[in-house]
Amino acid sequence: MTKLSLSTLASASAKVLKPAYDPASVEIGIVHFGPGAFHRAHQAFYFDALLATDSRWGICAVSLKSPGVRDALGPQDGLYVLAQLDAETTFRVIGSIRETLVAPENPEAVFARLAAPATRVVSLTVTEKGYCLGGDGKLDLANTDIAHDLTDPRRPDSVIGYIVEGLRRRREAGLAPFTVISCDNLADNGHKLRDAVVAFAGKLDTGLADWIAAQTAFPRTMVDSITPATDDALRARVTAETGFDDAWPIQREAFVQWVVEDTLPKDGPDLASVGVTLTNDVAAFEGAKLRLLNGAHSTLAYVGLSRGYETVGDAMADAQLAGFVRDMMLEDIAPSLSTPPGLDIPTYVEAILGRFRNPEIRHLLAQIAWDGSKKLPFRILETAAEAVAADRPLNRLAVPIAAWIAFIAARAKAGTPPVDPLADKLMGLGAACTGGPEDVDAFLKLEAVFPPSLASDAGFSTAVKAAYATLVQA
Ligand code: CS2
Repeated sequence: MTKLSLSTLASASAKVLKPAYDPASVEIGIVHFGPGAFHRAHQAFYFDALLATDSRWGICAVSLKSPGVRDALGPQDGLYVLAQLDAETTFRVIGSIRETLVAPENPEAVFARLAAPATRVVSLTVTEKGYCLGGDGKLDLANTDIAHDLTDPRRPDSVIGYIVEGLRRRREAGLAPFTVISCDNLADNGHKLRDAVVAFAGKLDTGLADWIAAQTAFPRTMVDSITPATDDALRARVTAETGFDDAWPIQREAFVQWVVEDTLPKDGPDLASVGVTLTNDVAAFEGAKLRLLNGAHSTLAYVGLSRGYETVGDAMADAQLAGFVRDMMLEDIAPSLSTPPGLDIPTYVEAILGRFRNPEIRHLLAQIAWDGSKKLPFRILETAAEAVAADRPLNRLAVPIAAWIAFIAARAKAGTPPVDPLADKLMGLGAACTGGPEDVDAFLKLEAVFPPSLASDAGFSTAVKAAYATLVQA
Protein backbone atom coordinates (compact mmCIF):
# COMPACT_ATOMS: atom_id res chain seq x y z
CA MET A 1 0.00 0.00 0.00
CA THR A 2 1.24 3.49 -0.89
CA LYS A 3 1.78 6.11 1.79
CA LEU A 4 0.06 9.34 0.76
CA SER A 5 2.54 12.15 0.06
CA LEU A 6 3.47 14.68 -2.62
CA SER A 7 5.77 12.15 -4.26
CA THR A 8 3.07 9.48 -4.49
CA LEU A 9 0.13 11.74 -5.33
CA ALA A 10 0.38 11.11 -9.06
CA SER A 11 -0.20 7.39 -8.50
CA ALA A 12 -3.71 7.99 -7.11
CA SER A 13 -6.42 5.95 -8.76
CA ALA A 14 -8.31 7.84 -11.45
CA LYS A 15 -11.46 8.14 -9.35
CA VAL A 16 -9.65 10.17 -6.67
CA LEU A 17 -9.86 13.93 -7.18
CA LYS A 18 -6.47 15.58 -6.78
CA PRO A 19 -5.45 19.20 -6.14
CA ALA A 20 -5.83 21.23 -9.34
CA TYR A 21 -2.53 23.02 -8.53
CA ASP A 22 0.95 22.09 -7.43
CA PRO A 23 0.82 22.00 -3.61
CA ALA A 24 4.59 22.42 -3.43
CA SER A 25 4.43 25.85 -5.03
CA VAL A 26 1.73 27.55 -2.98
CA GLU A 27 2.40 30.39 -0.57
CA ILE A 28 1.05 30.46 2.97
CA GLY A 29 -1.50 33.24 3.42
CA ILE A 30 -3.66 31.78 6.18
CA VAL A 31 -2.91 30.73 9.73
CA HIS A 32 -5.59 28.42 11.10
CA PHE A 33 -5.95 27.55 14.79
CA GLY A 34 -7.61 24.21 15.59
CA PRO A 35 -7.11 21.96 12.53
CA GLY A 36 -9.59 19.32 13.73
CA ALA A 37 -11.90 17.33 11.50
CA PHE A 38 -14.26 20.22 10.87
CA HIS A 39 -11.56 22.54 9.59
CA ARG A 40 -10.15 19.86 7.33
CA ALA A 41 -13.64 19.03 6.01
CA HIS A 42 -14.72 22.62 5.51
CA GLN A 43 -12.39 25.62 5.28
CA ALA A 44 -9.42 23.58 4.04
CA PHE A 45 -11.72 22.23 1.30
CA TYR A 46 -12.73 25.74 0.21
CA PHE A 47 -9.12 26.95 0.21
CA ASP A 48 -8.12 23.85 -1.74
CA ALA A 49 -10.61 24.92 -4.41
CA LEU A 50 -9.36 28.51 -4.31
CA LEU A 51 -5.72 27.48 -4.74
CA ALA A 52 -6.58 26.30 -8.25
CA THR A 53 -6.78 29.96 -9.29
CA ASP A 54 -4.81 31.85 -6.64
CA SER A 55 -1.68 30.34 -5.09
CA ARG A 56 -1.54 32.79 -2.15
CA TRP A 57 -3.87 30.91 0.15
CA GLY A 58 -2.05 27.91 1.54
CA ILE A 59 -2.74 27.17 5.21
CA CYS A 60 -0.41 26.97 8.20
CA ALA A 61 -2.40 24.72 10.58
CA VAL A 62 -1.66 25.39 14.25
CA SER A 63 -2.68 22.96 17.00
CA LEU A 64 -2.90 24.63 20.39
CA LYS A 65 -2.36 21.47 22.37
CA SER A 66 -1.97 18.07 20.82
CA PRO A 67 0.69 17.09 18.26
CA GLY A 68 -1.75 14.58 16.68
CA VAL A 69 -2.43 16.50 13.45
CA ARG A 70 1.22 17.37 12.86
CA ASP A 71 2.29 13.79 13.56
CA ALA A 72 -0.31 12.41 11.14
CA LEU A 73 -0.09 14.97 8.35
CA GLY A 74 3.58 15.98 8.57
CA PRO A 75 4.92 12.71 7.09
CA GLN A 76 2.39 12.93 4.26
CA ASP A 77 3.27 16.52 3.29
CA GLY A 78 0.02 17.86 4.75
CA LEU A 79 -2.10 15.85 2.30
CA TYR A 80 -5.14 13.86 3.38
CA VAL A 81 -8.21 12.31 1.81
CA LEU A 82 -11.63 13.91 2.27
CA ALA A 83 -14.57 11.53 1.72
CA GLN A 84 -17.79 13.33 0.79
CA LEU A 85 -20.50 10.88 1.77
CA ASP A 86 -23.64 10.72 -0.30
CA ALA A 87 -25.51 8.29 -2.54
CA GLU A 88 -22.31 8.50 -4.55
CA THR A 89 -19.29 9.13 -2.34
CA THR A 90 -16.35 11.09 -3.73
CA PHE A 91 -12.77 10.92 -2.50
CA ARG A 92 -10.59 13.94 -2.87
CA VAL A 93 -7.03 14.67 -1.78
CA ILE A 94 -6.87 18.06 -0.08
CA GLY A 95 -3.57 19.93 -0.51
CA SER A 96 -4.23 23.30 1.10
CA ILE A 97 -2.56 22.56 4.46
CA ARG A 98 1.04 23.39 3.72
CA GLU A 99 2.48 23.53 7.23
CA THR A 100 1.51 22.04 10.58
CA LEU A 101 2.72 23.57 13.84
CA VAL A 102 2.18 22.57 17.47
CA ALA A 103 2.01 25.90 19.29
CA PRO A 104 3.41 24.93 22.73
CA GLU A 105 6.42 23.26 21.11
CA ASN A 106 7.41 26.38 19.23
CA PRO A 107 5.42 29.54 19.90
CA GLU A 108 7.98 31.62 17.97
CA ALA A 109 7.25 29.71 14.76
CA VAL A 110 3.58 30.54 15.20
CA PHE A 111 4.32 34.21 15.87
CA ALA A 112 6.58 34.33 12.81
CA ARG A 113 3.71 33.10 10.65
CA LEU A 114 1.24 35.49 12.27
CA ALA A 115 3.60 38.41 11.67
CA ALA A 116 4.57 37.43 8.10
CA PRO A 117 3.49 40.02 5.50
CA ALA A 118 1.96 37.22 3.35
CA THR A 119 -0.38 36.16 6.17
CA ARG A 120 -3.64 37.98 5.53
CA VAL A 121 -6.17 35.77 7.27
CA VAL A 122 -6.25 34.01 10.64
CA SER A 123 -9.11 31.56 11.03
CA LEU A 124 -10.27 29.48 13.99
CA THR A 125 -12.14 26.30 14.80
CA VAL A 126 -11.34 25.98 18.48
CA THR A 127 -14.89 25.00 19.61
CA GLU A 128 -17.05 27.09 21.89
CA LYS A 129 -14.80 26.62 24.91
CA GLY A 130 -11.71 27.85 23.05
CA TYR A 131 -13.01 31.43 23.19
CA CYS A 132 -12.66 31.53 27.00
CA LEU A 133 -15.93 33.41 27.44
CA GLY A 134 -17.98 33.58 30.61
CA GLY A 135 -21.73 33.01 30.87
CA ASP A 136 -22.22 36.67 29.88
CA GLY A 137 -20.47 36.12 26.53
CA LYS A 138 -17.49 38.30 27.51
CA LEU A 139 -13.85 37.26 27.95
CA ASP A 140 -13.54 35.39 31.24
CA LEU A 141 -10.52 36.92 32.95
CA ALA A 142 -10.65 34.15 35.56
CA ASN A 143 -10.22 31.45 32.90
CA THR A 144 -6.92 29.70 33.68
CA ASP A 145 -5.54 30.05 30.16
CA ILE A 146 -6.40 33.75 30.00
CA ALA A 147 -5.00 34.44 33.47
CA HIS A 148 -1.80 32.67 32.43
CA ASP A 149 -1.53 34.48 29.11
CA LEU A 150 -1.92 37.89 30.70
CA THR A 151 1.11 37.21 32.87
CA ASP A 152 3.14 35.51 30.13
CA PRO A 153 1.92 36.94 26.80
CA ARG A 154 4.94 35.66 24.81
CA ARG A 155 4.09 32.03 25.67
CA PRO A 156 0.33 31.92 25.49
CA ASP A 157 -1.95 28.94 26.03
CA SER A 158 -5.10 30.43 24.51
CA VAL A 159 -5.88 31.36 20.94
CA ILE A 160 -6.78 34.83 22.22
CA GLY A 161 -3.22 35.20 23.52
CA TYR A 162 -1.75 34.10 20.16
CA ILE A 163 -3.92 36.46 18.15
CA VAL A 164 -3.09 39.45 20.36
CA GLU A 165 0.65 38.79 20.33
CA GLY A 166 0.53 38.26 16.56
CA LEU A 167 -1.27 41.56 16.08
CA ARG A 168 1.15 43.31 18.45
CA ARG A 169 4.07 42.17 16.32
CA ARG A 170 2.39 43.30 13.11
CA ARG A 171 1.69 46.72 14.55
CA GLU A 172 5.29 47.00 15.73
CA ALA A 173 6.49 46.04 12.24
CA GLY A 174 4.22 48.61 10.59
CA LEU A 175 2.10 45.93 8.91
CA ALA A 176 -1.66 45.93 8.47
CA PRO A 177 -3.48 43.50 10.76
CA PHE A 178 -4.73 40.18 9.45
CA THR A 179 -8.47 39.49 9.16
CA VAL A 180 -9.69 37.12 11.86
CA ILE A 181 -12.38 34.63 10.84
CA SER A 182 -14.12 32.64 13.57
CA CYS A 183 -15.59 29.42 12.16
CA ASP A 184 -17.17 28.10 15.34
CA ASN A 185 -20.84 27.57 16.16
CA LEU A 186 -21.16 30.58 18.45
CA ALA A 187 -23.96 33.09 18.06
CA ASP A 188 -22.38 36.32 16.82
CA ASN A 189 -18.98 34.64 16.64
CA GLY A 190 -17.07 37.52 15.00
CA HIS A 191 -18.15 40.18 17.45
CA LYS A 192 -17.65 37.95 20.47
CA LEU A 193 -14.13 37.17 19.31
CA ARG A 194 -13.34 40.82 18.55
CA ASP A 195 -14.56 41.90 21.97
CA ALA A 196 -12.55 39.16 23.67
CA VAL A 197 -9.37 40.03 21.73
CA VAL A 198 -9.75 43.77 22.39
CA ALA A 199 -10.48 43.14 26.09
CA PHE A 200 -7.38 40.96 26.41
CA ALA A 201 -5.18 43.46 24.55
CA GLY A 202 -6.57 46.26 26.71
CA LYS A 203 -5.21 44.56 29.81
CA LEU A 204 -1.71 44.70 28.31
CA ASP A 205 -1.57 47.83 26.17
CA THR A 206 -4.48 50.19 25.55
CA GLY A 207 -2.82 51.60 22.41
CA LEU A 208 -2.72 48.12 20.95
CA ALA A 209 -6.34 47.50 21.93
CA ASP A 210 -7.42 50.73 20.20
CA TRP A 211 -5.44 49.83 17.08
CA ILE A 212 -7.04 46.38 16.95
CA ALA A 213 -10.53 47.76 17.51
CA ALA A 214 -10.06 50.35 14.77
CA GLN A 215 -8.18 48.33 12.16
CA THR A 216 -8.93 44.63 12.45
CA ALA A 217 -11.89 42.96 10.75
CA PHE A 218 -13.54 40.05 12.55
CA PRO A 219 -16.19 38.94 10.07
CA ARG A 220 -19.06 36.99 11.46
CA THR A 221 -19.63 33.60 9.82
CA MET A 222 -21.98 30.65 9.58
CA VAL A 223 -20.39 27.28 8.87
CA ASP A 224 -22.25 24.08 8.07
CA SER A 225 -21.32 20.54 7.14
CA ILE A 226 -21.98 17.43 9.21
CA THR A 227 -18.59 15.91 9.98
CA PRO A 228 -18.58 12.64 11.93
CA ALA A 229 -15.30 11.82 13.63
CA THR A 230 -12.90 9.58 11.70
CA ASP A 231 -13.45 5.91 12.47
CA ASP A 232 -11.94 2.60 11.39
CA ALA A 233 -14.64 2.08 8.78
CA LEU A 234 -13.56 5.30 7.06
CA ARG A 235 -9.89 4.39 7.20
CA ALA A 236 -10.60 1.01 5.61
CA ARG A 237 -12.82 2.52 2.94
CA VAL A 238 -10.30 5.22 2.03
CA THR A 239 -7.57 2.64 1.69
CA ALA A 240 -9.75 0.39 -0.46
CA GLU A 241 -11.01 3.18 -2.72
CA THR A 242 -7.88 5.29 -3.13
CA GLY A 243 -5.05 2.80 -2.67
CA PHE A 244 -3.44 5.23 -0.21
CA ASP A 245 -2.41 4.66 3.36
CA ASP A 246 -3.62 7.91 4.94
CA ALA A 247 -2.91 8.38 8.67
CA TRP A 248 -5.94 10.62 9.15
CA PRO A 249 -8.63 10.79 6.47
CA ILE A 250 -11.69 12.96 7.06
CA GLN A 251 -15.35 12.39 6.25
CA ARG A 252 -18.33 14.65 5.90
CA GLU A 253 -21.69 14.83 4.21
CA ALA A 254 -21.60 16.20 0.63
CA PHE A 255 -23.55 19.29 1.73
CA VAL A 256 -21.28 22.16 2.71
CA GLN A 257 -22.05 25.82 3.36
CA TRP A 258 -20.07 28.87 4.45
CA VAL A 259 -21.59 32.31 4.90
CA VAL A 260 -19.15 35.12 5.69
CA GLU A 261 -19.78 38.75 6.53
CA ASP A 262 -18.66 40.86 3.63
CA THR A 263 -15.74 42.60 5.33
CA LEU A 264 -12.83 40.68 3.80
CA PRO A 265 -9.94 42.81 2.56
CA LYS A 266 -10.21 43.81 -1.09
CA ASP A 267 -7.12 41.89 -2.20
CA GLY A 268 -7.90 39.03 0.19
CA PRO A 269 -9.09 35.54 -0.74
CA ASP A 270 -11.89 35.58 -3.30
CA LEU A 271 -14.11 33.24 -1.31
CA ALA A 272 -17.17 34.01 -3.43
CA SER A 273 -15.40 32.39 -6.39
CA VAL A 274 -15.47 29.03 -4.60
CA GLY A 275 -19.08 29.10 -3.48
CA VAL A 276 -18.88 31.00 -0.19
CA THR A 277 -21.83 33.37 0.40
CA LEU A 278 -20.65 36.88 1.27
CA THR A 279 -23.39 38.95 2.87
CA ASN A 280 -24.05 41.72 5.35
CA ASP A 281 -26.77 39.63 6.97
CA VAL A 282 -24.89 36.69 8.46
CA ALA A 283 -26.96 36.95 11.64
CA ALA A 284 -30.06 35.61 9.92
CA PHE A 285 -28.23 32.63 8.38
CA GLU A 286 -26.37 31.93 11.57
CA GLY A 287 -29.45 32.10 13.77
CA ALA A 288 -31.36 29.73 11.50
CA LYS A 289 -28.52 27.20 11.35
CA LEU A 290 -27.47 27.34 14.99
CA ARG A 291 -30.96 27.22 16.44
CA LEU A 292 -32.56 24.82 13.98
CA LEU A 293 -29.79 22.40 12.99
CA ASN A 294 -27.60 22.50 16.07
CA GLY A 295 -30.58 22.85 18.42
CA ALA A 296 -32.15 19.77 16.85
CA HIS A 297 -28.83 17.93 16.94
CA SER A 298 -28.36 18.50 20.67
CA THR A 299 -31.97 17.45 21.30
CA LEU A 300 -31.48 14.23 19.36
CA ALA A 301 -28.22 13.65 21.24
CA TYR A 302 -29.50 13.95 24.80
CA VAL A 303 -32.95 12.45 24.25
CA GLY A 304 -31.58 9.80 21.88
CA LEU A 305 -28.86 8.70 24.31
CA SER A 306 -31.45 8.37 27.07
CA ARG A 307 -33.40 6.05 24.77
CA GLY A 308 -30.33 3.93 24.13
CA TYR A 309 -29.57 5.08 20.56
CA GLU A 310 -26.05 5.40 19.25
CA THR A 311 -26.26 7.55 16.12
CA VAL A 312 -28.27 10.44 14.71
CA GLY A 313 -29.66 8.00 12.14
CA ASP A 314 -30.88 5.66 14.92
CA ALA A 315 -32.55 8.54 16.75
CA MET A 316 -34.22 9.73 13.53
CA ALA A 317 -35.61 6.24 12.96
CA ASP A 318 -37.64 6.72 16.17
CA ALA A 319 -40.73 8.29 14.59
CA GLN A 320 -41.90 9.85 17.83
CA LEU A 321 -38.54 11.53 18.47
CA ALA A 322 -38.10 12.65 14.85
CA GLY A 323 -41.63 14.09 14.92
CA PHE A 324 -40.92 15.87 18.19
CA VAL A 325 -37.79 17.47 16.76
CA ARG A 326 -39.62 18.59 13.62
CA ASP A 327 -42.42 20.16 15.71
CA MET A 328 -39.89 21.89 17.92
CA MET A 329 -38.10 23.35 14.89
CA LEU A 330 -41.25 24.53 13.14
CA GLU A 331 -43.39 25.59 16.10
CA ASP A 332 -40.91 26.73 18.73
CA ILE A 333 -37.64 27.71 17.05
CA ALA A 334 -38.81 29.13 13.72
CA PRO A 335 -40.82 31.96 15.38
CA SER A 336 -37.59 33.19 17.00
CA LEU A 337 -35.77 33.61 13.68
CA SER A 338 -35.35 36.54 11.38
CA THR A 339 -35.47 34.76 8.06
CA PRO A 340 -32.46 35.05 5.76
CA PRO A 341 -33.39 36.45 2.36
CA GLY A 342 -34.49 33.65 0.06
CA LEU A 343 -34.68 30.99 2.77
CA ASP A 344 -37.97 29.17 3.20
CA ILE A 345 -37.89 27.83 6.76
CA PRO A 346 -40.15 24.76 6.28
CA THR A 347 -38.04 23.71 3.28
CA TYR A 348 -34.85 24.31 5.27
CA VAL A 349 -36.18 22.23 8.16
CA GLU A 350 -37.05 19.31 5.87
CA ALA A 351 -33.60 19.54 4.28
CA ILE A 352 -31.96 19.36 7.72
CA LEU A 353 -34.08 16.36 8.71
CA GLY A 354 -33.13 14.70 5.41
CA ARG A 355 -29.45 15.32 6.17
CA PHE A 356 -29.87 13.75 9.60
CA ARG A 357 -31.27 10.66 7.85
CA ASN A 358 -28.37 10.35 5.38
CA PRO A 359 -27.80 6.57 5.41
CA GLU A 360 -24.15 6.99 4.40
CA ILE A 361 -23.36 8.73 7.69
CA ARG A 362 -22.78 7.24 11.11
CA HIS A 363 -22.73 10.30 13.32
CA LEU A 364 -22.39 9.38 16.97
CA LEU A 365 -24.77 11.08 19.39
CA ALA A 366 -22.00 10.92 21.99
CA GLN A 367 -19.88 13.22 19.78
CA ILE A 368 -22.66 15.82 19.63
CA ALA A 369 -23.25 15.49 23.40
CA TRP A 370 -19.76 16.85 24.13
CA ASP A 371 -19.44 20.29 25.72
CA GLY A 372 -23.17 20.69 26.38
CA SER A 373 -22.56 23.45 28.92
CA LYS A 374 -21.01 25.53 26.13
CA LYS A 375 -23.35 24.51 23.32
CA LEU A 376 -26.81 24.69 24.88
CA PRO A 377 -26.72 28.45 25.52
CA PHE A 378 -26.45 29.21 21.78
CA ARG A 379 -28.49 26.28 20.55
CA ILE A 380 -31.49 26.28 22.89
CA LEU A 381 -31.29 28.77 25.74
CA GLU A 382 -31.32 31.94 23.63
CA THR A 383 -34.41 30.61 21.85
CA ALA A 384 -35.99 29.77 25.21
CA ALA A 385 -35.21 33.24 26.59
CA GLU A 386 -36.89 34.81 23.57
CA ALA A 387 -39.87 32.49 24.00
CA VAL A 388 -40.18 33.65 27.62
CA ALA A 389 -40.04 37.30 26.53
CA ALA A 390 -42.65 36.74 23.81
CA ASP A 391 -44.85 34.56 26.01
CA ARG A 392 -44.55 31.57 23.68
CA PRO A 393 -44.82 27.98 24.97
CA LEU A 394 -41.73 26.39 26.52
CA ASN A 395 -42.78 22.78 26.91
CA ARG A 396 -40.84 21.44 23.92
CA LEU A 397 -37.81 23.72 24.29
CA ALA A 398 -37.51 22.50 27.88
CA VAL A 399 -37.00 18.90 26.76
CA PRO A 400 -33.37 19.13 25.53
CA ILE A 401 -32.44 21.03 28.70
CA ALA A 402 -34.07 18.42 30.94
CA ALA A 403 -32.48 15.67 28.85
CA TRP A 404 -29.05 17.25 29.29
CA ILE A 405 -29.52 17.32 33.07
CA ALA A 406 -30.62 13.66 32.99
CA PHE A 407 -27.60 12.85 30.78
CA ILE A 408 -25.19 14.47 33.25
CA ALA A 409 -26.89 12.69 36.17
CA ALA A 410 -26.55 9.35 34.39
CA ARG A 411 -22.86 10.00 33.63
CA ALA A 412 -22.22 10.98 37.25
CA LYS A 413 -23.95 7.87 38.55
CA ALA A 414 -21.92 5.73 36.15
CA GLY A 415 -18.70 7.48 37.22
CA THR A 416 -17.87 8.48 33.62
CA PRO A 417 -17.36 12.25 33.39
CA PRO A 418 -18.79 13.97 30.31
CA VAL A 419 -16.42 15.68 27.89
CA ASP A 420 -17.13 19.22 29.01
CA PRO A 421 -15.06 22.13 30.35
CA LEU A 422 -17.34 22.13 33.40
CA ALA A 423 -17.03 18.35 33.89
CA ASP A 424 -15.93 18.49 37.54
CA LYS A 425 -18.71 20.80 38.57
CA LEU A 426 -21.25 18.83 36.52
CA MET A 427 -20.17 15.52 38.06
CA GLY A 428 -20.79 16.99 41.51
CA LEU A 429 -24.25 18.24 40.57
CA GLY A 430 -25.07 14.99 38.76
CA ALA A 431 -24.02 12.82 41.69
CA ALA A 432 -26.41 14.70 43.96
CA CYS A 433 -29.39 14.18 41.64
CA THR A 434 -32.34 12.28 43.08
CA GLY A 435 -34.69 12.42 40.09
CA GLY A 436 -36.85 15.13 41.65
CA PRO A 437 -37.46 18.78 40.69
CA GLU A 438 -34.69 19.97 43.02
CA ASP A 439 -32.20 18.54 40.50
CA VAL A 440 -33.38 21.16 38.04
CA ASP A 441 -33.11 23.92 40.64
CA ALA A 442 -29.51 22.94 41.32
CA PHE A 443 -28.55 22.99 37.63
CA LEU A 444 -30.33 26.28 36.92
CA LYS A 445 -27.98 27.93 39.43
CA LEU A 446 -25.08 27.34 37.02
CA GLU A 447 -24.52 30.91 35.87
CA ALA A 448 -21.91 29.83 33.35
CA VAL A 449 -24.75 28.09 31.50
CA PHE A 450 -28.09 29.68 32.42
CA PRO A 451 -28.42 33.47 32.42
CA PRO A 452 -29.93 34.41 35.80
CA SER A 453 -32.87 36.16 34.14
CA LEU A 454 -33.86 32.91 32.41
CA ALA A 455 -33.10 30.65 35.38
CA SER A 456 -35.28 32.74 37.67
CA ASP A 457 -38.26 32.73 35.32
CA ALA A 458 -40.94 30.61 36.99
CA GLY A 459 -42.48 29.48 33.71
CA PHE A 460 -39.10 28.31 32.44
CA SER A 461 -38.14 26.31 35.52
CA THR A 462 -41.64 24.78 35.71
CA ALA A 463 -41.36 23.66 32.07
CA VAL A 464 -37.90 22.13 32.60
CA LYS A 465 -39.11 20.33 35.74
CA ALA A 466 -42.13 18.93 33.91
CA ALA A 467 -39.93 17.68 31.06
CA TYR A 468 -37.43 16.23 33.55
CA ALA A 469 -40.16 14.36 35.44
CA THR A 470 -41.32 12.76 32.20
CA LEU A 471 -37.79 11.78 31.17
CA VAL A 472 -36.86 10.41 34.56
CA GLN A 473 -40.02 8.26 34.66
CA ALA A 474 -39.50 6.91 31.13
C1 CS2 B 1 -22.89 19.09 15.93
C2 CS2 B 1 -22.18 19.99 14.92
O1 CS2 B 1 -21.14 18.10 17.18
C3 CS2 B 1 -22.08 18.89 17.20
O2 CS2 B 1 -22.40 19.49 18.23
O3 CS2 B 1 -24.14 19.63 16.21
O4 CS2 B 1 -20.85 19.76 14.84
C4 CS2 B 1 -22.83 19.90 13.54
O5 CS2 B 1 -22.64 18.64 12.95
C5 CS2 B 1 -22.30 20.95 12.62
O6 CS2 B 1 -22.45 22.22 13.19
C6 CS2 B 1 -23.00 20.89 11.28
O7 CS2 B 1 -22.62 21.99 10.52
